[in-house]
Amino acid sequence: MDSLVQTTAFQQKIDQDLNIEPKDHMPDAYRSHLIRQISQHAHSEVIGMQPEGNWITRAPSLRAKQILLAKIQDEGGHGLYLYSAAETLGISREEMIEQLHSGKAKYSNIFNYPTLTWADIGAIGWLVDGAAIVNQVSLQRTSFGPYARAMVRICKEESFHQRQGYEIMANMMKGTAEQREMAQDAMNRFWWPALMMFGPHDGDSPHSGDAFLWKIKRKSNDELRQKFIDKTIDQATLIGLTVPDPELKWNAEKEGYDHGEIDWDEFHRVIRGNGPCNKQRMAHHVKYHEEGAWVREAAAAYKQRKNEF
Ligand code: BYC
Repeated sequence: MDSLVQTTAFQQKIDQDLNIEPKDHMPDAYRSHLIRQISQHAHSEVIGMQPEGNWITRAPSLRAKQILLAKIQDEGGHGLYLYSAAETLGISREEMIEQLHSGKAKYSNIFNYPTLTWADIGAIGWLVDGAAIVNQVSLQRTSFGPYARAMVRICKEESFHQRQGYEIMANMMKGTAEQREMAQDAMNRFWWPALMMFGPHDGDSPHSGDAFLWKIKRKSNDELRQKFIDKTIDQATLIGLTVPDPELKWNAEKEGYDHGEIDWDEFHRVIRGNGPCNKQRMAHHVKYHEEGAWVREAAAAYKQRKNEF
């Protein structure tokens, strides 16, 4: 139970923009809010390796294959930093994986869509990593020290990822009519799910109140989404892609684009487990987690043996 004095001291630290570190006092609700968010962020990074992994064997050149392999490895690394950051809050890796497999913990909606063509790899790098960066740049100033520090490194790597995706799209747009069509089709399928990555509108976001009070969030879901839309439209126009939203219109007063409404039924369907690839993603994770049991057992036995000497 938190005493009033402890809670006041905690909030004062937050209000002074000081980081909270793992051994500092923190209210239980702050701890569980962060475990939820950081573990879901870690799961997203790891599950996000699957749609891209689908194209490693079919990358169109050795250069493209090397870049894709390195990018996917980076995502695995991001998952590991984030699981470690969550572990400092007192939850074990096993428990987090258990929560993922049981459906208690979510992961980003975006990874429940299939990657049908090579252009989808471009769209993921450009749009998905692009959306992730906008969110994660803001999270570099989140109040929990280990999470904020993980974000600094992750953002550096994501900005390479975003550029490699944009390069794929730009090259395809300079190619044949078929390649341009493929790039536009990828844009059409990934645009709306990418906007959903920022979460529900501010008024419909149950966790935002606490997240702002505790400076876990510095910018709202809608503010970040708007930022992503404004910067991405110019990039799309530059290479000749059309953003699949007929309601898109420059609003001089707000100095940003007005846009059409997101299909929130689709968003809720996907995050509740009924998107096009949810079952496939989870079955794949469970299968390889089970097959890797011997590695975990060997590592644990080695650690125990080392401690005995
Ligand atoms: N997908 O109150 P709200 C990457 C859930 S991976 C699924 O606004 P919050 C990459 C939300 O969890 C980068 N669920 O929540 C990897 C909550 O449900 P629960 C991933 C979503 O936490 C490989 C409920 O809706 N980035 O870059 O205040 C290859 C209500 O929402 C989503 C992160 O994870 C969603 N999109 O705000 C390529 C960023 N949105 O938990 C690239 C870290 C909402 O009560 N996370 N929900 O069951 C965050 O910044 C925040 O958690 C969110 C949501 C902005 C996503």
